[in-house]
Amino acid sequence: MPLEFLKSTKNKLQMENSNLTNAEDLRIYQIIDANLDRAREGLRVLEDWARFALGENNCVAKIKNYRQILGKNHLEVYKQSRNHIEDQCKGLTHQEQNNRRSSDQIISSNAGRVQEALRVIEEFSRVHNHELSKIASEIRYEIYTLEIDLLSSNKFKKSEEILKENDLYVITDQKDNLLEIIEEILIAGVRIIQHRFKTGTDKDHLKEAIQIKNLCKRYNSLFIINDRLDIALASNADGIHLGQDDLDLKTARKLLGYSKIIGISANNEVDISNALKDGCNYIGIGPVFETATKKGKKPIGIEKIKTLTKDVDIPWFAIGGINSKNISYLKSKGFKKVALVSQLMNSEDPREDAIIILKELTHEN
Ligand code: TZP
Ligand code: MG
Repeated sequence: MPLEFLKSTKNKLQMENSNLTNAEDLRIYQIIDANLDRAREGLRVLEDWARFALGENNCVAKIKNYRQILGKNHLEVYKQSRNHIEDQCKGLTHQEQNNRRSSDQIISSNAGRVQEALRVIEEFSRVHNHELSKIASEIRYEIYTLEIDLLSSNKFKKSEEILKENDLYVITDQKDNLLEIIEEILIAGVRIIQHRFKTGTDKDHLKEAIQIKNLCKRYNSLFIINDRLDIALASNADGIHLGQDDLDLKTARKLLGYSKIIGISANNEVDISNALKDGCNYIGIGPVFETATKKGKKPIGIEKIKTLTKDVDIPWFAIGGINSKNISYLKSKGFKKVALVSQLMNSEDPREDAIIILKELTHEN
């Protein structure tokens, strides 16, 4: 490292008053150099995930901007200090690095890496480069929010994928052995469960919701709460299902945020078009047939549902009176996804019945 260069940079950075020795300067510059690289590398990992996996353009723009700011502040004097003092710890890895499997873990560990690197820069540049120290501190705070945003977006993407890839949506009824039934259904391969709890105290409602949520989590399944936004929030459900008389979609979105799924029951042109316009994530439509679960509700019928859903480009589930016997008929009419209550809730063998229904649904017509 040419000492002349170091001196001129010290002047540039207004370090005349610094009482660091040159050797100390070098060590500090080396630390800043390493941590600027570290921060920028971590940011690049986050940026690529936001760009290619999530399509989160706002996050991409933010991260790119942080990388560029740090790049501009990666002064020659820091780069020149590289390798001047040998790094004895080069190449050391930690077992934890090999354990990172999920995208969530990759996001969190890289956000952590950026936060740590920025903290180091902030501390070591405070005396000789106050501007960089301030920048590092500001970006570090932004990364805390960005990490949450990326994890939320990741979660939402996963929920959307489950909705897209799974054709059977099971809604619960009030049963003494409900948890056992649900576990059987999950073992069979059902990946979407809605908790429908119409009578009982809020305390019992929430208690049961949390129990089912935990089960669903174990089986990587989507957990949706019917009607009640407060219970959805308190049980940390993956989403909510709202009817036309429930809380409106815009309010629910405001309260739940964009990481949660919102499904809407919509049975006519206007309700469907409003639900789509307001950004719902799936639609439930029915009853297709008469059903004891919603007595007195007039069936819409297959042809009408076909017309109503012809331009619906988000997942939609037909509901009402659907069972293992009429699924193949519905499939032959172009219905791909179904939701059901009594067929599995009243089954003698919910696991076996769920397997049969799943098979029917995957069968090519
Ligand atoms: N919404 C329209 S029909 C229905 C709901 C919740 C009930 C469906 O129940 P089942 O037992 O599957 O016919
Ligand atoms: Mg409702």
